Amino acid sequence: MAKKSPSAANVAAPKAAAAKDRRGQGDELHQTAGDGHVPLTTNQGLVVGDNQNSLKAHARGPTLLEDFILREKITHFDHERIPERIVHARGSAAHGFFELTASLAEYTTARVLTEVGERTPLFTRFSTVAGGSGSVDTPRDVRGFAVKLYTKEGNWDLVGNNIPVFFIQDAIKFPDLIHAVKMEPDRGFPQAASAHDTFWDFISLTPESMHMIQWAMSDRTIPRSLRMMEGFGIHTFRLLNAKGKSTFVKFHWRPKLGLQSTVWDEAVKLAGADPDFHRRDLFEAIQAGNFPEWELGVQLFTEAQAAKFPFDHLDSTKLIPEELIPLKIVGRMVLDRWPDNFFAETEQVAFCPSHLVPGIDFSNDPLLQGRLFSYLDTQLSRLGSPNFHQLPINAPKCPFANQQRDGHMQTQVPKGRVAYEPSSLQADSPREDPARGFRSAAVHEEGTRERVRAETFADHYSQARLFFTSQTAFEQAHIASAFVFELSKVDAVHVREAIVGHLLHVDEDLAKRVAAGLAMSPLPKAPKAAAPVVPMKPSPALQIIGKMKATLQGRVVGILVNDGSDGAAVAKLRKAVEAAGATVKIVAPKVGGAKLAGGQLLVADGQLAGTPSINFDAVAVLLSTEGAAALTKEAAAIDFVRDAFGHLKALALDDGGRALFAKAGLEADAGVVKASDAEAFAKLAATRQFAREAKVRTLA
Ligand code: HDE
Repeated sequence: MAKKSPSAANVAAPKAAAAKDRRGQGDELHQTAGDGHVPLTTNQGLVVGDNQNSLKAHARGPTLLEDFILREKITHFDHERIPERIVHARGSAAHGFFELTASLAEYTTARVLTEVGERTPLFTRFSTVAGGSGSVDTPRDVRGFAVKLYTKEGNWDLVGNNIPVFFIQDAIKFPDLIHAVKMEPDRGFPQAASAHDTFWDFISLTPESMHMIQWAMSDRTIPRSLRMMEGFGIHTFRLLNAKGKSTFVKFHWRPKLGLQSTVWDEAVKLAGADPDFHRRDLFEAIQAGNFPEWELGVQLFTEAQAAKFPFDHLDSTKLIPEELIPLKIVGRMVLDRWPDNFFAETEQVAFCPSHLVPGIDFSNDPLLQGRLFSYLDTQLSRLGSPNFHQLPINAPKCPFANQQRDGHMQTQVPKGRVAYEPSSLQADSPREDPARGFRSAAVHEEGTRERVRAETFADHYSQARLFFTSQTAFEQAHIASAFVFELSKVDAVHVREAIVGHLLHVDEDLAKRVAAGLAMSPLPKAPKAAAPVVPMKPSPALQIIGKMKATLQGRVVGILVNDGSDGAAVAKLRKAVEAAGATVKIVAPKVGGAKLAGGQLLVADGQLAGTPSINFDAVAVLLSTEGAAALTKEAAAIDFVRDAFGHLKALALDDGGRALFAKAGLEADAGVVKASDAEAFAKLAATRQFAREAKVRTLA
């Protein structure tokens, strides 16, 4: 009997075996070596015997073109980079799940919003907007907040930001906005910064940006952690119920840890101390099992309610105050798994606002309408093929089938002769399904076709004023100072003046403070407003301070020690802050650790020179007399306490710590406690000491 060839064996094999991954073939030749390693191979599966040396004519001779192993390796390496995202290039992401806690069945058929208790896997990517993929994590910038939910009915991407409004009202302005904020094209700087002429020039000529610019100058754009930011879908969307009735909806993500931002000086220093601060923070929290969590809230409203709003709900430069339409919490998102591979997942993930599921639909927001085109288009060039939906991170987790075929990097092997629809030749060929399929809301549209901005979009200042006047005095001072900082980097005086002119419409006091900070006199004239400013009741929901939680959950406390520090006191402090939910990191002059008073070694998590207090939410300094004497000569130690104090953090000091503190020229206040008072420190460390600020810097 003739021996069966391997391919004949495959043909004869039962279905299940035929479907078996062909990579399983030849396993016996690729078995792990005695030490447990799998053999290294080329991309063709050829085992490589020498990965250290290229093929040469002789030991000291030229390398041969024949060396296909070298060429394969180098060629692949040469092509490892793909174009980065034109915006939101710098991002960090994690896997997790969404769990519905309250059904929206009355409003929508979308299963993900109707099946209470059902868990939907998801992938969330946070990003900065302006900087390149290698830029730092902490510039003043809006943060992207993009969630891909792999629902049973297909992928639903909620591609939002950490701010509920946007700079512009119409998508046709987006390329201008981005060109203005990115590094200036002739000089190639500044990277990841809005503090330059072209950005503020554009803003000064775009009054619709005045509301968003208030948010951008607030501490929302310098978050402490990605885990402590809100997320917003921004646009009005629609929910559609089984009867086809549509309800407007805005989506909000609320962090369980509360909101928390840095102060500007801290954000600036973080950029140098740890360019990956946010990515590392997210990674460490997930690896430690402190899974970040957000609530999903919705604002639901009808066409009739919308008609009564003093703004247009289709205008992305406006928000709907929660006092007007309260937030209904319907679910939670938990991020519990760091990606296995940054490139395959975080880099190749492709979010798209047009990825919807049945029961959700778009509104006519002209910014949203433009976005519906842009994402797929940019991803075609970024990912290089129309088949990027097949990448594991992008593919739906429910079955998907259609008659789209071929193209670069086709990884599927469609079977059969039918690649069209309708067809009668192949019973299992996919067909349309009106009963289960996606349906657009039936909306009556009528009017004159024109290139126009609706008159209802004309009010550019009322909500900017609402935002500013809703802030606490501390937050207002930060906003005014941010304007001063940013405009101080603008050379064109007429641009500075134009911005202050706009601010006169927002809040006269704000305009005067910014003008004073720029030594601008006299005050410029306010431009003509296209619509009168409508007074609105302050909305405390727009604050950060109002939404902070006095908690150490998810926070990090740094304890600075040196040889001779009191081990029992360190242990007591650690216990108290850990009990309150914080992580503790020990900092010492040498990374190997410090020899405590009792002689035992306390291993450090970070070396003093490379671990400034900027890394922590609160700090303790416990030093023996000799330890303190040694550190008072170290600039890094002086900066450690000075920065912690200047960044409004709580400090716990023993006698040695106090000596260092005094050497730094600081005076204790209510935010500085004795290290022996561990409980008091744990309580104090849960908040920032805003009352201290006036003592440490002049704000506008
Ligand atoms: Fe985007 N935006 N955007 N955007 N956007 C992109 O798509 C665009 C806007 C947002 O983590 C791009 O794949 C236009 C608003 C996030 O991968 C691009 C307009 C909001 C991300 C694009 C906007 C966003 C992007 C670039 C004006 C908040 C990162 C790379 C109409 C609701 C997603 C890419 C990720 C990415 C276009 C405005 C959020 C070029 C034309 C408003 C979170 O397609």
